[in-house]
This record gives sequence, structure tokens and C-alpha cells, in this order.
Amino acid sequence: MTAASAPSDLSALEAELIGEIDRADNLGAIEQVRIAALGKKGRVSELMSQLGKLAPEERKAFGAAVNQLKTTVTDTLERRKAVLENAALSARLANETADITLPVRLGPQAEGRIHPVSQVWDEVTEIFADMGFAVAEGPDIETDDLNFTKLNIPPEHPARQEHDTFYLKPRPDGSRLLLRTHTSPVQIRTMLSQKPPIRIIAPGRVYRSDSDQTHTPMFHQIEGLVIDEETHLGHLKWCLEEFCKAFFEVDEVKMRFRASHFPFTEPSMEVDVDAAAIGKPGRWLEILGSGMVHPNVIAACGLDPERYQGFAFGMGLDRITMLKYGIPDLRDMFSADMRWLRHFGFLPFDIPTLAGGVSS
Ligand code: 2U9
Repeated sequence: MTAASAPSDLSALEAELIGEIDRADNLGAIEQVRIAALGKKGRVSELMSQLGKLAPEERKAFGAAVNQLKTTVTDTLERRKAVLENAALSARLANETADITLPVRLGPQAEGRIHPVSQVWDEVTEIFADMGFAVAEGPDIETDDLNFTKLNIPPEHPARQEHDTFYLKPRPDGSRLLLRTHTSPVQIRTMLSQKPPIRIIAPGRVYRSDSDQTHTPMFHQIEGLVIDEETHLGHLKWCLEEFCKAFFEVDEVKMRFRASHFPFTEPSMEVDVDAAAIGKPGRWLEILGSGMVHPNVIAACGLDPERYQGFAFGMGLDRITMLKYGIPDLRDMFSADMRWLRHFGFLPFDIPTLAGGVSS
């Protein structure tokens, strides 16, 4: 047995290593001690590699002694490491205090803005919901039958040209699907699937192949429909007057009903509001179209027009948004310009309710 490997030397080495472990006062130092003792070229590992040079009768006892040393050093290192890790964590916790009295940092909820059209969509929905209207929805891609024919617009009707329809590729049977030109097919679907009384609004995107200063190929509409047994023009006028007062957040509105013509209503009226509602008296603002549902439309949906009548209305959401919020250019609404949105947009938590006027 060599001098370096005598059992007394092992005890001295153990005492020396344990002393080094005890003196290590941070995790970096403890790692250095570990490498110096147990690493590939560490002092304990070197002893292990000498085993092969010993006589077989010495090897067993010496191997056991070195293993014991290795276990002792490993355990001592682990214990010291745990103590140092705990101390490091306590020090971090003591330094990293959070000041919970600081104001909340601006997050996505405060940074983001609701588009004015979305805001007005919610405002109008809230107003009609308060009058007992349900919200109905339907697909953007429609059939010719639901978008036109059932609305008293047969294939050769001149109104079809006015709608500047986007058609999809013809199907094998020759029929063509289209992008809905108004939300009216939603009301048709409702009349086909539900029994009166019906009281719905249909907000949504509509599409017409038309693009200039005041038209975009996609725009938003809200239409409404009431079908019951004793519905008359008085109901229509009351409903639209209540809507205008709530929407423009005024106690009184002056309204004008002008005779007009739509294939799906008879009589038909366009509705103007005195611009006093937006603080500019003396002008009329055209805000919606309306009328009593044409008996042909009621019959096309399988209902008896002798028994059921109703009224309908439609308005361009983009247009009434511009009027209410003083937005000068329609095309800016679709420009995705963040500066514009920061100026005209609404905070996400400003959800329209009737309690304080729909926009506040
Ligand atoms: C059914 C029956 C009748 C919906 C109506 C209007 C009048 C109207 C325009 C306003 C501005 C469209 O966005 S706009 O260009 N709409 O004037 N819409 S009555 O009449 C219906 C709808 C569905 C079953």
C-alpha cells in the first residue's frame, strides 16, 4: 500500500475536504469543491483509479474505504448546498419586494381600442334588445332565392342590378351562390323557421361591388323585422322614434318619414332625423329605410298575409357611426390605422348600456 492510500491518509483527506465544504460560502464555491474532490480528475476519483494498481488482498478493503469517503463527501456537499440554496432564496426574497401600491401598468386591455363600428353595433343591439328584439344571424354566402326571390325581387327585377352583387362560380346545376347584398336573408330564414310573433334584429356584414368615396365593397347593416297579427305603421313609427332618441342620446327628436320604394315593403319610407340630434340643427339626416313587409314576402315564407303583418327597417351601420361620432371619411374606417383608432376608438370596458346613455 502506498503512502497516499493509507487509511490514515483517507481520514486526513476526509477532514480536509469537509473543512473545505464548510468554508464554501456560496453555490459557486461549493461547486468548485465538488469538482476538486469528485470530478473526473478530483482527489477522490484519483484514489479510485489507483485501485487497479493494488494487490488483490488490499484492493477490497481500500475500495470500500474510498467508497465510504466518496459517500461522506457527497452527502456533506448536498447538505451544504441545500443550506446555501436556502440562504440564497431568502436573500432574493428579501431584495425582490413588490410594491403593490404602484399604479397598474398599461396592459393590452388599456392599450386596445374598440372600432367605432363595433361600438355602434353594440349600441344599436342594446337599444333594440331593451325593446324586446332578439339578435338573429346568418351566413355571408347566400342563395339567390333567400337574398332576392323570397324578398319579392324575382330574377328579372331591376332592383337586382342596383345591388351590384358578387356572385360565386356557378354550381353544376347552374345556380349561383352570392355574397349577401343585405342582411334581409337572415329575416327570411327566421320567418321560414319560426312562428310569429317574430321580433328580431339582424346586424352583419354585407357586400356590394361598389367602391368610391361613400361606398366600400363590404359594409355593415342592421335590419329589423316584426311580424305579428296586429302590427301596424304606428308600431313602426314608435319603435324608430324610440330608437333615434336612445341612439342620439336626446330626449326629443324631430323625424320625417318620406315615401319611398323597396320591393320588400309596401308602403315604404325613408326616415330623416333633424340634425339637432347631433348638435347641428337646420338640416335633415337620412338615417334609415323602413316599411310594412310586402304581403308577397310574407306569403313566400309560408305565412298567411291575411293573418300576419309586420314592419321592417334597415340602416347602414357605417353611415350612422360616422354621423354620431363625427367621422369625416368612410374609407378611414377600413384603413387599420392605429392613430385613427386611438382617436376615434373606444375603451374595451366602455360597454354600451342604456343606464347612462348608450355611449357612456
Ligand atoms: C324582410 C322584409 C323586409 C328591410 C329594409 C330597408 C328598408 C332599407 C337600406 C338602408 C341603408 C339598406 O344599408 S342600406 O343601404 N335598407 O332602406 N331595409 S326595409 O326590409 C325587409 C327585410 C327583410 C323579410
